[in-house]
Amino acid sequence: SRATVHGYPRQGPGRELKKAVEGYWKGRVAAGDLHRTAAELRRDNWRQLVSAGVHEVPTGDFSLYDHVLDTTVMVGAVPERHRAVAEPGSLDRYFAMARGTRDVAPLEMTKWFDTNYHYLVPELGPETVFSADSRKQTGELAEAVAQGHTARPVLVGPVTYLLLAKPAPGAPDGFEPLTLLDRLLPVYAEILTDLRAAGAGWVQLDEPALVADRGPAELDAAARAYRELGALADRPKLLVASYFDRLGEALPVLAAAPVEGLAMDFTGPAAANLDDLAGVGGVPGKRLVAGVVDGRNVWINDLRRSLATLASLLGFADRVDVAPSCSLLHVPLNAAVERDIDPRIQRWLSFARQKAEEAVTLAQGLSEGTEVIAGLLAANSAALAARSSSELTRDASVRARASAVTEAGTRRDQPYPERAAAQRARLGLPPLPATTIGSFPQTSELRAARADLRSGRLDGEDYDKRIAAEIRDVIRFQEKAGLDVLVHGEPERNDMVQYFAERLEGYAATRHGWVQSYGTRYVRPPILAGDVSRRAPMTVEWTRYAQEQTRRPVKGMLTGPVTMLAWSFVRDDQPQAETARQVALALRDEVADLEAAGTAVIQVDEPALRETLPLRAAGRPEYLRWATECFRLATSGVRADTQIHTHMCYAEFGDIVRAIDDLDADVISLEAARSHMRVADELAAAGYPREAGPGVYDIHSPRVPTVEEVVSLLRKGLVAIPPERLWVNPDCGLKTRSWPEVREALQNVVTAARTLRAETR
Ligand code: THG
Ligand code: ZN
Repeated sequence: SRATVHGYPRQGPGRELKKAVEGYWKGRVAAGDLHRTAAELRRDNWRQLVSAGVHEVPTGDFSLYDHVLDTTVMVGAVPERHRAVAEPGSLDRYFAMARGTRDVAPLEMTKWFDTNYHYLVPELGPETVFSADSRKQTGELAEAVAQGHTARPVLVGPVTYLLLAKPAPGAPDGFEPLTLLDRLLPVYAEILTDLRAAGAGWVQLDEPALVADRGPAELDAAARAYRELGALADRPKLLVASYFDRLGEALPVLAAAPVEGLAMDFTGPAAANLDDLAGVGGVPGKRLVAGVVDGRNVWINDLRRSLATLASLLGFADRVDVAPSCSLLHVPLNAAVERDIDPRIQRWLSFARQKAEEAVTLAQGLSEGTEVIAGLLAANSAALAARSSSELTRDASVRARASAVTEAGTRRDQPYPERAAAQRARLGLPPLPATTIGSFPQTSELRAARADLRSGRLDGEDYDKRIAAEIRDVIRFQEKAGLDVLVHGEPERNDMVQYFAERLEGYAATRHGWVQSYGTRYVRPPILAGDVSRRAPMTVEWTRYAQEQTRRPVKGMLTGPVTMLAWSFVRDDQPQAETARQVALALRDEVADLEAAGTAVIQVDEPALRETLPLRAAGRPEYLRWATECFRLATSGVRADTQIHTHMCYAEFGDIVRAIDDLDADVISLEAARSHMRVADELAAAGYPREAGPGVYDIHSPRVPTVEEVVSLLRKGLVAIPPERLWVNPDCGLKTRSWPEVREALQNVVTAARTLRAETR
């Protein structure tokens, strides 16, 4: 048994890759220097893995921007509009697909399964002609081989690639990219042949799309793909990898395929793979790469438990190797450099580097016996015991309070019609009330002030003065623009999750724990390590200050419990529902304090509610039950005349309209500008009884909408939702936009609202 990994963080210990790529965009870094930096990062990663004892290193998992985009280049599926930008194979063409240019739009970006990584969505149509370009893959393999490593190229598999794609603009209605499989397979065959010629013994084909619910056509495609690739004459051995959940109905398909190995996830819900493997009689004759180390969370492995899992897998395959469950792209690089974290907590943490070491330890224990790893096992048991008995993780009063929560305690006292009447009387808003989602532009001055505060160049008092001045400006602007419900603009918040995590007990923050979100953008997810409670009010002072500047209502702005979990690393020693409930209770106190301070409108954002939906339908009802319950727990403690708002980004709401209704928020704002108000129809069709603000300004684009465009969107909205229940607002927060755009756009939004108010009167 040996250790391997499916992929490794790309950015480097000091985010060297971000600096090099952004430097290239600005013309400050030459293409050659960018490639040199990238090659050095790969070399360091392989060296690190090999010196940890990893036997076979991955290649081709590295990317200057995104590995799905790399796959699009590899199979020659570059959209027509990007071909015109620069020559084939050039960096400029590659980055044009990633970011667009002045003249052409980039590829769309979306979440990689249920992780927080975003990939660039391939655009495929009946006209797509694939052609093989294996240069990146063979080049990186050659590098690793030249450095003396045994390497295994990692590719996005053909079925997953097609299932992740969307129909190209102009493709006929209902076009399914999967129908292109027969055209794509010869291209994969050519690439496999090239990799064999370049010295690959094994090639890994990642097929995580097969862990979702898949129908007969998709399973048949998988069977065909691997029958055809398996039948190639001169090819490397094939390892088909799956992760993020159980293979389920795809397991028999892959078990029967003429490939030499399977990689499977045995962590979390995917632990069901163990019984499923027994059910199909194992994969005799194949190599099994067992993902027993959780590749997407930050906790040390329970080595003894993993060894037990591995031992029971031994009979199911020809050979069992050990790996993290998925690419280590989803965790930070190295827990050892985190010097600011409480050392007691740091002992429980395992980032990419440590996870590779854990896989090595397990492989060694499995093949040579546990005696040879006795010291490591003892240290591991001690750390696990310290964690499970630590007072840092358990707060009796938090637990007592959480276990006393009843279903009735998550319900508002009054039915919606009564609340609506009380809120109407208190707020006195016009029909089609205009508001914004919460944040206003985060200017470079604000960011610089925050950096100065951290470094000590600015003291707390001066920093607060800057924030206060910004809030005054933002309020004044909104009054002048004619908005009806104002916001304070969130100038004091670095990030909508981090800001609260820093103020809540139970959360730990990293200093260097960067994880790629998309392209050159990274986040540092906070770590939920212990029971959560609120030390003191978190938002009341600035909200009160903002309200003092105006007679119009100012919204209190909070991040909801589900998003507070989704954008953090969560504890794995209790159900997520339990952790969410603790966060919800802390927020409930904040909501109560805001209400007591006179806040009439409180918004609790849940942008992550939709994206955290389990990959398989079987897990969804239970998830939606606790997710909506926790939202209600946070928001139901208010009086009838306090109006609760929520906000969600991303346009696909069809599958969660029921859940949206279950939140029982008085008002919901949603992304809609790009989907032409379709969400308004969806809400109306589902009988949604409360108020809604489908966005009329696409804040992801620098384009300022005209009054006429907004009027036309609102008319569409009014077909589905009456004027007393239709709000007028942008799609999302304004923090990534510039002030000139925001000024003009909001003015147009308000003018449009007034135009229609005059008509409906
Ligand atoms: N907050 C958190 N997670 C998120 C988002 C968020 N996940 C989903 C989505 N929004 C991701 N979007 C972004 C957008 C911008 C950046 C990161 C993720 C970004 N990062 C800075 C960078 O890499 O330069 C670093 C920011 C920092 O200094 O903290 O710009 O809104 N939690
Ligand atoms: Zn949003």
